[in-house]
Amino acid sequence: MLVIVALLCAVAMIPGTARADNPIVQTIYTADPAPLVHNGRVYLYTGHDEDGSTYFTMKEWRVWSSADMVNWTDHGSPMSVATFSWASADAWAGQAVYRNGRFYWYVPVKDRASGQMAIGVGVSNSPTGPFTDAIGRPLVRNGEIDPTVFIDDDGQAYLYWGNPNLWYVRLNADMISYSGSPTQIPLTTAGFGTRTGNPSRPTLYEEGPWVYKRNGLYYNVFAARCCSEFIAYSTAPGPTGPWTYRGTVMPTQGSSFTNHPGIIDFNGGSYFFYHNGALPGGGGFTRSVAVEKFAYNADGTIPTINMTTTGAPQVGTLNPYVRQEAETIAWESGVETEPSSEGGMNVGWIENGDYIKVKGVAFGAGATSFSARVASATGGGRIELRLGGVNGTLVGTCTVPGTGGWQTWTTVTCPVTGATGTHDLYFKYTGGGGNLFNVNWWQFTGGTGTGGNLLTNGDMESGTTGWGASGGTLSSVTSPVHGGARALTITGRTASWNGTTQDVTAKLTNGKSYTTSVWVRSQSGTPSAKATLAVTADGTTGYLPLTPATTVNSGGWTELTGTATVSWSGTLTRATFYVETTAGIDGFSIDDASFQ
Ligand code: FUB
Repeated sequence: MLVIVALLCAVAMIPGTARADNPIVQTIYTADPAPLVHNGRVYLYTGHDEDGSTYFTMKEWRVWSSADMVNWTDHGSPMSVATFSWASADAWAGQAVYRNGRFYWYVPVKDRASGQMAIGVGVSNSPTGPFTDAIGRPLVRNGEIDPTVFIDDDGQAYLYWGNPNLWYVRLNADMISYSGSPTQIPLTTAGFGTRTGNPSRPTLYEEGPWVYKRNGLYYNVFAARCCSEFIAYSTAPGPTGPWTYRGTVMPTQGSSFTNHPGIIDFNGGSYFFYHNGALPGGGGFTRSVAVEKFAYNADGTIPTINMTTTGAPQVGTLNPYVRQEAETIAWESGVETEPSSEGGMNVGWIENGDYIKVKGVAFGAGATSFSARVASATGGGRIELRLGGVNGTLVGTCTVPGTGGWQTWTTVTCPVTGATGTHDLYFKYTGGGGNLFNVNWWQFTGGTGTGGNLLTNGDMESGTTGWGASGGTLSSVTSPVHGGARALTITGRTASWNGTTQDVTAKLTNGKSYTTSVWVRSQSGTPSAKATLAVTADGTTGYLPLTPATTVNSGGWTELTGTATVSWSGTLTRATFYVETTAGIDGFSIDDASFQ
C-alpha cells in the first residue's frame, strides 16, 4: 500500500504529474518489467516491491495488460513465492513466454534447501494465470538470477540468465526441461564492454538480460555496471554469439540504482520498458515500471532512450460503450486494487478527492448514461464524471449507496450530458470521511439505447447476434479477442467483398456524420481491410467508405477508424455496415466495433 498522503503531496508539488502516464502503475511499487504481446494485447509481468522496503523484499509477481499502451488493467498476482513449495523468498526478475497454448513464466527465487538462487518455471493456460509450478523443483540452480527466454525461428528455445556470469541452456520443446548443460557465455570486453574500477568484473554486463531477434540479428539488452546501473546492449549473428558490445540504450537515470529492460514490438511500434524510483517514496527498493516508445535506427541499432513522465502515446482510443474494468487505469491518485468476489480485481480504498484517469475515451456522438458496479460497507459517496482533468467539465454524477459490504455489489446508473468526441475521462470520487465505496466495472450508454453505438452487439460478446456474412462463414470465437471474451471471425471467403455485415437501416439519420471504429485482425497475409456502408435508396445502391483501407495482419489487432457523412436521396430501403478487404480472401476477425 502506498502512503496516500505522500502521493497527494507529490501530485501537488510536481507540475503536470496529473497528466503523466509514467510510471505505468501507481497503486503499488513494481519492478523488473517483462512485456509479452499476445492476441493484440500487451501483457506486462512485473515484480512487486513491498512498501517501505530496504532490500529487494519481493513476495509475489503481478500482471497488467493494455490494448493501447496507456490504459493498463490490473490482473492482480497470479504467481508468488508460495507457488513454488521449494522456494523461501525473493520473487525477482523473470519473463513469461507463450508456446503451444500455454504461458511459461521463468523466475528467480531462493531455493530453501540450498539457500541459493534458482530458476523456477510457472505454467498457465491464460496470460493472466493463475500459474502453477510446472515441475515442482528448480529448472536450473546455480545461485544466479534473472532468466530471459527466447524462441528462435527454428523452434529452438533458449534460457539465458546470470549475475555475475551469463549462462544459456537449450530448452526442450516442452519448455520445462533442457538438453545439454548450462553453458557460460564468455564475458569479453568486445562482447559486453569495458567496466573500470572493478577488476573482478571487467565487463559491463551485470544482470537482467533480455534476448530477442529482429531482422535476423540477435539482441541481448542488459543492466550494465553496478551501481548505479544503466541499460546497454550487445548483438550477435546467432543465439549463442559471438556477442559484440553496441553501447548504451538508457543512461543511468531515475533514482533507482538498478534498472531492468524489456522490449517488444506492438501494433507497428517498438517499446522499451524499464524501472525507476519515480513514485513518491520511490528509490532503489521501491521501484516503478515505465515505458517509452522508440524507433530502431535504419541499421538496426537502438537509439539512446531517456526516461520521461509522459510515457508512450496511445494506440487508438478506449470504447466507453463496452464494459470496462474499474482497474483499467492510465493514472490514479489515492486508490488501490484488490481481488473482487465477482472475479478479476476491483478498485477500493477510495476516499474523498481520489481519482482515476482513463485516457483517450471515444464518446463519439454522445453518451446519455453511465453505469457502475459498486459496493460499500459504509454510506457510499459519489462518482463525478469529468472530462479533460480532475476538475474538468462535469458530465454526470452517480450516487453510490451503502450496500452492506465491501463485496456486496449493485449497479448504479446516472444521466450523462455533454460527453461527445474523445477525451481523457476522470472519475473523481467524493463523499464524507474514510473509505467510501469500491468499483468493479463501468460502462456508458448513448442516445440510441445501445450506447452512442448504432451497432447491435458491437463488442461481439453476445455471439453472432446482430451480425451476418456476405459470403463465407461467420463464427463467434474466444481467441483471438481484442477486448472482453469473444470476437467474430469470417472464414471461407471467396471474394474480397465477403465480409461481416450488420443491417443499420432503421438507425440512420440523413445528412448526419458518423464515426466508425472497428478492430480487425487477419488470419493470414496482410490484407487491406476497410469498413463500408452500402446504402440503397430509390432502388440505387451507393457504397460509402467509412474508414480508409488499412493494412491488417495476423500478429495483432488493427483499428479501422474514420468519420463520414451519410446521406441519400429518396426513400432509404437498406443500409448495411460491412467490414471487407480491398483484395484477397484471407479470413479475418473483428471485435469492438462502434458506428455512432
Ligand atoms: O528485483 C530484484 C533484482 O533487482 C532483479 O532480479 C534484478 O534484475 C534487479 O532489478
